[in-house]
Amino acid sequence: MERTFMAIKPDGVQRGLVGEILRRFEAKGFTLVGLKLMHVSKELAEKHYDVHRERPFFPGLVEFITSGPLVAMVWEGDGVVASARKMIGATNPLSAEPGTIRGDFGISIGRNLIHGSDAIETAQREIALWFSSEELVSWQPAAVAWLVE
Ligand code: DAT
Ligand code: MG
Repeated sequence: MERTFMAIKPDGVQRGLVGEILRRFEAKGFTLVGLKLMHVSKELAEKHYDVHRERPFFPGLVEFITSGPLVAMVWEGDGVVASARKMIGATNPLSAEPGTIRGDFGISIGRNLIHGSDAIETAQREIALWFSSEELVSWQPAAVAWLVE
């Protein structure tokens, strides 16, 4: 079953949007299989954003991600990687469509509320980086028969 990694960034936590963001993915029909509130170490932040290491915004990004508690999570469902990216919206919240998380709640690229894996392989790498296998819970929601044919 397809899984994706997402993280509600420190701005989303500080602004009290954790419940609203979880609600959207639950209501959509995806299954929560991992969830934790944590302070991120500089080492983990740098590994997570390794592809951006040479970008000018990298130091500020790492500082932001480590600046307060973050909610790390893993969601499961058919097509969840691409669908979650759509629900998150464009990287710059000012360009993100209304109805998306960034489009509804943000105005600045450096405070865009949430991370979501951009491809299935990236999701696998990020899930392994952020969660141990014991922290992931395999279960089948009772509502599944009403969600999927
Ligand atoms: P996304 O989070 O939509 O996958 P990304 O992978 O291109 O976007 O960049 C990772 C994060 O880095 C992004 O969520 C916010 C920050 N970022 C990207 N481009 C930026 C820029 N030009 N200035 C400041 N921060 C930026
Ligand atoms: Mg990205």
